[in-house]
Formats: sequence, C-alpha cells, structure tokens
Amino acid sequence: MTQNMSFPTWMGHIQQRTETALQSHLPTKAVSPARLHDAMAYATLGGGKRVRPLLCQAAGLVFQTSEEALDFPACAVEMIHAYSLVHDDLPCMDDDTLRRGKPTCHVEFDEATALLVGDALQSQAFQVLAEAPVDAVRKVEMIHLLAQASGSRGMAGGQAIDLAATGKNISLEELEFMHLHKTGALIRASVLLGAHCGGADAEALKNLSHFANRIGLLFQVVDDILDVEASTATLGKTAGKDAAQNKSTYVNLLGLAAAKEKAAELRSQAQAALLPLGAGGQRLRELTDYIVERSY
Ligand code: GRG
Repeated sequence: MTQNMSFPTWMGHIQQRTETALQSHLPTKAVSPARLHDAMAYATLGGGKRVRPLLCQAAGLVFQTSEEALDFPACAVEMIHAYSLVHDDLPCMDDDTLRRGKPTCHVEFDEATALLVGDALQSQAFQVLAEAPVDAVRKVEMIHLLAQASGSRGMAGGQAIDLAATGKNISLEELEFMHLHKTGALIRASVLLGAHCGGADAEALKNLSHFANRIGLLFQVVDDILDVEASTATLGKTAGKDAAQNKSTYVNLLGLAAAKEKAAELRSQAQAALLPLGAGGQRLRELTDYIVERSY
C-alpha cells in the first residue's frame, strides 16, 4: 500500500508511473508525422519534477481514488505544462536554450516544430481527459476546469500579462494577479482535477480550492527565490533570468528575506486549509513542504 511509503518513495513511485502513463498517451515516432511525435516525446518525457501530477494524485488520494484513474488528469495537466514550457522558451517569448537540463525544444528541433509540439500537446491533453475512466459528469467537469485554467483567463492570460509587464514597474498586487494566472492556475487545476476525479463534495472542494490557491502562489514565490539563489546547473534552466530580463518578481519587489517570509506565510496558510481533511491530506501536506524546500 502506498500510504505506508515514505514521502520520497511515494514521490518516486508517482513520478515513475506518470512517466509510463505519459509514454502510453503519446504517439511514438513510428507513427507519422515522426518528427513531430519525436519532438512531443522529447518535450514531455524524461525530465521535470512532475509537481502537477503529484498534486493531482495526492488530491485524488483524499477520496481514495485509484492511481490508474488519476493517471488521466495527471497526464493531461503535465501535457499542458510541457506545452507551456516549450512555448515559453521560444524566441518570441523568453528565448531560452536550456530546459530540464537539455536544449530547449526549438533548439533541438526547430521553431516551427516547437510551435506545433505545444499545439499538439494541448489537444492531446484534452483527448486524454476525454478518455478518463470516470463518469460523464466528472469528465466534463475536468475538461471544463483544465480549459479554463490553461486559457486566456488562466495560464495563457497570465503569460500575456507577464509579457506586457516586462521592463515596467508593477505593484505587488499586480504581480500576485499575474502569478495567480500564469503559474497558479495550472497548479490549482492539478489539485482540483484530482479532487473532481475522486468525486469530491462541495465542502471538500471549497477547502481544496483554498489550499490550491495558496500553493499556486507559493510555488511561484519559491521559483522567484530559486532564480536568484540556485545555479543554472542545479535548476536545469538558465538562472538569474528574471533580473536579466528586468522582470518583476517577489524578490525584487520585497527583497530576498521578505520573499522568504512570504513563502513561509503561504506555506502555513496552505497547510491550515488542509486541516479539515485530516489524515487524508497527508501527501498534500508533504508536497507543500517539498515545494518550499526543493532545490530546483
Ligand atoms: C503561446 C498561447 C500561448 C500560450 C503560452 C507560455 C505560456 C502560455 C505560459 C507560460 C507559463 C509558464 C511557463 C509559467 C512558468 C511556470 C513555471 C514556474 C515553470 C517551471 O515549472 P516546474 O518547476 O518545471 O514545475 P519542471 O521542469 O520541474 O516541470
């Protein structure tokens, strides 16, 4: 039983099963068009912390949902995440050459292929959700949730706000609004997809929604801190990018010490929201600690 596993063992177990499930949901390069399918696998497999699938599995665990059923929303949200990274790295956006410790998709393949990889991964994510082994009502709720979280009122909207704000002075409220959309929306969706897959009731959804909001912001505050404190080798992506691009972050708006205090405050708010879930929220509690204490 996975509940007896230590947190690191459980995390490794979910990361491994996510890798296998992602592989099974991606066309191989034996299927035409080979180059596009090769690039989709390159962008999705063999890297990343899999924080979103972990959150999805941990939220589903609150309702004793099977890992097999949760693989579907976990893979769908990771595909959206992988697509966002490929597009974010493009020359017209962040223009980066290193991701997950290897050349970015457009460097390894080419720009047009990378654009198509993002488009195709996004479609594939919704195909996977449509194939989830849950009843039609839950399925539609999950599809609706992921569409809203990744679209213009979620992640893509947050990216648009980020691009418009680059090089400008913005307030802390504006920064929070941007991060709640750009990064927070998909993190929040990861938790709620797991909960919907498990048939959570309205009360549980309310508590998890509050938790998910806090953890979405927490993830980005820690990301801002790591961009300053960690090396490129540890991060597997270019460190110091925010300052180089003159981007507003929690660190440059608040200072490093206050950004760390903000992270500590968000961690306790997130964990307080889990209290009503009792022992069922254990993995979510552990993941909250992991998000704060991670080194990349
Ligand atoms: C082009 C229509 C269109 C949309 C693009 C690019 C984009 C939408 C959104 C960008 C979202 C983005 C890249 C947010 C950054 C989030 C973030 C902190 C990513 C790093 O996540 P980790 O640390 O990465 O979970 P790993 O590699 O571990 O999965």
